Parts: sequence; C-alpha cells; structure tokens
Amino acid sequence: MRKSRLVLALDVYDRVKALEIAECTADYLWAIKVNWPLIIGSGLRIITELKQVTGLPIIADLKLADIPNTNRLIASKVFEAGADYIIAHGFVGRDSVEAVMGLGKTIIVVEMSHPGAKEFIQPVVDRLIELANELEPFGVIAPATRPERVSYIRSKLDEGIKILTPGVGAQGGKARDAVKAGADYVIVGRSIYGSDNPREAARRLHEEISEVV
Ligand code: OMP
Repeated sequence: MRKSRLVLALDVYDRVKALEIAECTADYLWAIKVNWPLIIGSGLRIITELKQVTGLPIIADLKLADIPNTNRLIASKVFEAGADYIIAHGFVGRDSVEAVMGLGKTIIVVEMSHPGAKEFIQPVVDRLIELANELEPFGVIAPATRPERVSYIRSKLDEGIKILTPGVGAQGGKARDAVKAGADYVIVGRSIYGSDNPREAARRLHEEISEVV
C-alpha cells in the first residue's frame, strides 16, 4: 500500500487519539502530517511515536516563517525528533528557506488553499515558484481548492519537484480534481480524522486517487 499518494493531516490535540487514527489509517497513507495542534497537545515526541507505530514518513507542518537563525533552531530539533520533511514558507526569503533546507528535506508553500490566499500569496506565486525551481526542495504546497492553480503551478515548476495539495473535503476541494491537475500528493485532515470511520474514509480517498492515477 506504500504506493499511496494520500497524506493524513493529523490535526487533533490528543496523543492517544492521534496514535489510534494513525494506526487504523496507515495502510492507505503515504505519510502523516503533524501540525501545531498535535505538537501543542502532545509534545514534539509525538513525531517519534507516530514513526515508530506506523513506519510512515512524517511531515512536520510548522510553516516556518522566521529569520534564518530561528528557522534553523526550530528545524534542527524537529528533524532530530524524526520528522522526514518540514514545511516552510517561501515568502520570508531565500535565506530563511535555505536555513531549513540545509538540515533536511523541505516543502515550500507557494500558494495556500484558503480564500485569503488570494490577497497576498497568489500575487507572488510566480516568484515563489522561481525560488522553488532554484532551490529544488522535495516539494511545494498548492491549493486543492483551486485545481486550475495546481495546473498553473505544475506548468511552471520543474518536473522533479513534487506538488502536495491540501484543501480536499472540509475546504471544498476534490482529491480526484487535484490529482488530475497535477498534484503528486493529496493532504486530507478533517474528512478522515473527523469521520465516524477514519479507516474507511482513508480507504475511499485512496481509491479515488488511485482511479485517476
Ligand atoms: P483539512 O482542511 O482538515 O483537510 O486540513 C488541511 C490541512 O492542510 C491542515 O493541516 C492545514 O493546516 C493544511 N494546509 C491547508 O489546509 N492549506 C494550505 O494552504 C496549506 C496547508 C499545509 O501546508 O499543509
């Protein structure tokens, strides 16, 4: 099942709940994404535990957006805890992103999925794509809520750089449309962890993605 392109956004506070959901959905996932809610609720050690329990790659979604030194201080502890990838903002500038990339695999935000992304991020997307093409991170974040933007980003982004798309389900996007538009991975949170049957929700999304691929 490791051929999956589905990433679980595990945005719960509770450690036990997080481990339960991770274990029961792991068969259908490529990776698990840990964001501030889970780190605040369960501590950084949850990254190590999730890796041990599932054996899956862990993406630490900290959306780092600080000066290079602070980005470096944060990222070194998070990679040390076992994170395989860190998500960092590109708009803070090349030096801040490079500070994270110097320590491990990085995913750069080039366009976000919420409506407010149109205000400040979307207008500079070309420059953020350019930065990604120059730095060659593992991947970039693009919005599943706007598949036409995913297509645009794919058309400008170098081939080897992956596109990860959040915004499916609760935010209105569809996994199928994101993948058709060029997404390599689909990030889903509430539609899985908020479902009565997270395993079945993950299975269905995995199936939907596989049909398109
Ligand atoms: P759901 O909306 O519950 O599926 O969760 C989406 C997840 O993706 C959350 O962890 C968000 O913080 C994250 N996310 C976005 O929703 N939009 C973005 O533009 C970027 C991210 C992200 O970087 O993962």
